[in-house]
Amino acid sequence: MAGIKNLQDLQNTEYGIKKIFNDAEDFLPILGTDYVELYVGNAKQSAHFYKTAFGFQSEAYAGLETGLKDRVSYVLKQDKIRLVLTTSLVQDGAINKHVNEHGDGVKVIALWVEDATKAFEETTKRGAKPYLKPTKEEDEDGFVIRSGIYTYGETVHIFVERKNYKGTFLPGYKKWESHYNPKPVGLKFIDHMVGNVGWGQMKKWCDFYAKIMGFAQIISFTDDDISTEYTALMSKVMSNGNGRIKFPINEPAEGKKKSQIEEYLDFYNGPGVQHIAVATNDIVRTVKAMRERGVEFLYVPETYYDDLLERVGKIDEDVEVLKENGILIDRDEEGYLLQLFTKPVLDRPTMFFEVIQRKGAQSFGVGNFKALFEAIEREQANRGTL
Ligand code: TYF
Ligand code: FE
Repeated sequence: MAGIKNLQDLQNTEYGIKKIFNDAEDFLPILGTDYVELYVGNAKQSAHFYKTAFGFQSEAYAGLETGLKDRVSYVLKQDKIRLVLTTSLVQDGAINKHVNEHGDGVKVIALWVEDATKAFEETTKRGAKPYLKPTKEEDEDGFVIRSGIYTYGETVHIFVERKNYKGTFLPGYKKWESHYNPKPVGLKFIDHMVGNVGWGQMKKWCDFYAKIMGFAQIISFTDDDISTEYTALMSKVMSNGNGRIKFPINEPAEGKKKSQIEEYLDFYNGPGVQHIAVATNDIVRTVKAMRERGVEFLYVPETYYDDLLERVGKIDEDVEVLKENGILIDRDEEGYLLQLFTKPVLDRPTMFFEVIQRKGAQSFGVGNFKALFEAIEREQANRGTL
């Protein structure tokens, strides 16, 4: 079963992080996720998909009508989650190149900070590769400072300082008024975002988050060997000081079948964001609503629920209801969590979403690898195909 130590216990990890839970000692204090930007082939249609299927609301727009010549961006919002969908309007350029190489995918994980200039200086002096020098953007509603650094693959972190801004999203954007406003499905905030990196690269990128961004590893006592037996991947979770930003990093491993991480790397042509986990406080309602709107989720066999209560103990929810909705459950020392994964939201088997509801647990559901694996084997045995 997944075991996780408190953030307070992190000072003795292999990354040698001191207590960084006091913001004053944190060289990179982060207030939260600011936005996630995807470079896509057709932002207009992607926006429609995320509104219809995921219940995002129209927030802001920039494009030809606002004076841009080379690209269009739609900003969508659901509670604290901001998604930006960007498409190129011209033949060449970084956006098209990204889409050509990777398909639709996450380009920017933007982090909300008090001081984007300091964030840039602190990280670049520790070795981060610059992406965007501190840049002031302003309009009649104030100004925003953004800066950026590269992380794994072609993915970047942009630091957003918005304390002097009261306009819509960012200077240059106008409010997006749409007559089409499907209801939210109860997604609240981004719980974590996972990066897939190449063979043997997990340590390098955990080191990056530790040394360059001041993150610490959340220790999981789940044995790597146990997990690789079922999953063909290795994973470590890096967290910032206040725990608001959590980035698990996966690398492929040899397993009984081809690693899903390797498949991702083949189709994405390199490292990138594998999944975005979004929190809800009513996973049954959220998953039901998303299914009704056409979202496809991972198949969970009924046999998964055979030994559920033995594995996770007493839970508040009715197991029958969880079974009807195919929801996964895992427990650690601090509580339990409910989660479910969508199928990839693209034609390439690359990025997907996770819906997660935490009930005390601060881990990531790693016990479900084994539980799902065993459930599928039981299902095969029931069919007499094993
Ligand atoms: O973020 C993570 O590390 C987890 C990983 O059945 C995961 O979401 C993936 C699949 C699964 C359980 C956990
Ligand atoms: Fe996850």
